[in-house]
Amino acid sequence: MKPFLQTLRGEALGTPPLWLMRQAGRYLPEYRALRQKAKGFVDFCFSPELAIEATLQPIRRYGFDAAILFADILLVPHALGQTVSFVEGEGPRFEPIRDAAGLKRLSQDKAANVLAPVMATVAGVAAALPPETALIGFAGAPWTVATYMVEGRGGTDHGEIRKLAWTQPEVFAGIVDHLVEATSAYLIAQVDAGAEALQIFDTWAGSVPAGLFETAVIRPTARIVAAVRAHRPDVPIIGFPRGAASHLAAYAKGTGVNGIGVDHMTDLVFAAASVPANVTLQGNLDPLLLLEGGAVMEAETRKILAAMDGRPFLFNLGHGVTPPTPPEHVAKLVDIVRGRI
Ligand code: 1CP
Repeated sequence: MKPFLQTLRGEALGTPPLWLMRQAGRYLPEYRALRQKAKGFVDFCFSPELAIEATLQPIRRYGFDAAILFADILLVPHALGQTVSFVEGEGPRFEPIRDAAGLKRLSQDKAANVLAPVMATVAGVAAALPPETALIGFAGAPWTVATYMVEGRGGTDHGEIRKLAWTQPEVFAGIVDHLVEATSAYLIAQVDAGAEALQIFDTWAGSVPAGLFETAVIRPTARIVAAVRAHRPDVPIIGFPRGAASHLAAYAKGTGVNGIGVDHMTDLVFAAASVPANVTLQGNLDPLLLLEGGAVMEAETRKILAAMDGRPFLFNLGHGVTPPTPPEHVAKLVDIVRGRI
């Protein structure tokens, strides 16, 4: 079995498998060249030939244990009828949903059709990967995707969505229901096309008020996990509830995920003590250390490896690779984790 999948089954390997969140993307010169070939970012994601190439670029360069499908978490609201645009240098923009009338604009009708090109990407990558490399499919968790749908953009304090979730719970629940339905179908389709594991990104789980964590994070994620398992019981699922360390135990228990991505703000030993022993942990080098490189990166990487020795563990960052990261720092990190230096 592929080492990445063995680890997600709960086996502790001597050398932990390795992949990096945002391992494809702007820090790679070959990605920046490829990106020129499509006008908009959404077009890029929906062009299987380009997205297959973007997925494979970091595998060729570094030989990671897993490839992650090249797509974006914001394709799901786009497929529900809330058109996303990516403004150059500024990030994603939506016409925000703030009330019942806004909710009515969402529809499942075209979702599967709009997302169909992603399945062609998955199938193309699956056919091209080296035999030892696993393929991860992904989607955003409802809370994180909803932050963009309600705020209309990134970079806010999530005040609008917190207000909506507290004061118009039925509108919030309506958005979540749409996301649970579309995301479950989307992930099942990715598995059918060749994805061997799934990651659910909850990048903004840390902004959920404690009193809403169960309704906004745990239950919607659990519904997606259950829907995927009902159709494809064997596919391992990793959750990444970033910034939500105080809820890790409840998250692991309540969602039933096989693996948990740990952010760099959270101590891995604390995380290990918070979740059942058969839950695989993944993480958690600070992406800033990958940017900086040098002795601190090396020392922190070795600390993580030592702390997780003997436990089912996937080496990763605590969040994504940042665009200014020098590619040679990534090569060095791979050598350290592989035990070559
Ligand atoms: O022109 C470009 O190249 C746009 C930059 C870019 C890229 C490379 C965006 C826009 N998305 C992506 C790819 C992407 N996004 C991948 C596949 C690449 C890989 O991982 O190797 C994945 C898994 C994502 C997931 C994603 N998109 C997340 C969750 C993970 C995380 O980093 O927290 C989030 C929050 C997004 C939203 C998004 N998409 C793009 C941007 C710039 C953002 C962040 C917006 C913001 O909050 O400011």
